[in-house]
Amino acid sequence: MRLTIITGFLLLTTYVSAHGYVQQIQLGDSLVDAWNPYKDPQKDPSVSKITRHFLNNGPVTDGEFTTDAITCNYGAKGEDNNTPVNVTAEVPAGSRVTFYWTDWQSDHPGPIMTYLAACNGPCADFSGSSGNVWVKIHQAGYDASFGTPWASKRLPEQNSTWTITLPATLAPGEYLLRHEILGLQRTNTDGSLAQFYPSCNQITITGQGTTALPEGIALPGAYQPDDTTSIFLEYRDISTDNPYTAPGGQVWGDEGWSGEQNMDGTQ
Ligand SMILES: [Cu+2]
Repeated sequence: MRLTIITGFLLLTTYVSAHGYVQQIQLGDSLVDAWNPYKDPQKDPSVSKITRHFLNNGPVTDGEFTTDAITCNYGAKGEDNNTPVNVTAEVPAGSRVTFYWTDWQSDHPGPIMTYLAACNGPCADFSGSSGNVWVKIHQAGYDASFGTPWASKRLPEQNSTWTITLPATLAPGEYLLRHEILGLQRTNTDGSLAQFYPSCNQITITGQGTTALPEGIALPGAYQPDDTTSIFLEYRDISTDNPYTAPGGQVWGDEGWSGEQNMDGTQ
């Protein structure tokens, strides 16, 4: 009897704190450990990972997504937001990339988006928090052709993994790869309560490509709490007849700009 009660309490606790972050990334043939905000800050010597350090598994919310916290999440304790790391991981253009989230619970209806920014040199010297540098290369929002229409709600059904493909024609160089979930569960009365879960990884794209990223959007800048198309809305009103448009503009890829691409994110 007592065991049953304890189990129930633990389950409830898990549910309430059900946020998450990307803990590993498959970059082509390489499986890379991402930043662990609970273990890595204590490590001595300090870890050297491709992820810009972030504080915890919680969202950028309460309107703070108009600040530079939205670029790559809140910095680790004692660090500024978007502090570059000193390493990148190589990945050929056109590779499949899989993001392994921590166990993602299904109470965050919303889109999943992935962006690239060209560092124009070493990412160690690039912030990403100013200018129209972010180009969306993948998104999935609400698609009723899936039994579970919201992209973020499909994560638990696919072991909390999400797969995208890097543009094959992209010129080699260092890039920031920014992957993000947006939870819309609290935005029906106040758009500032949107919950963004971004993180940034520094990658070196290799290959013979010659295409440069086009001009994209600014983060901070492109996400605003009064955006009634993408953020300040009742997610339950979204349907096939009332489709959802994710924030951050169109998707760009090898075929140029398009509204939707690589919609499912499955493997
Ligand atoms: Cu959460």
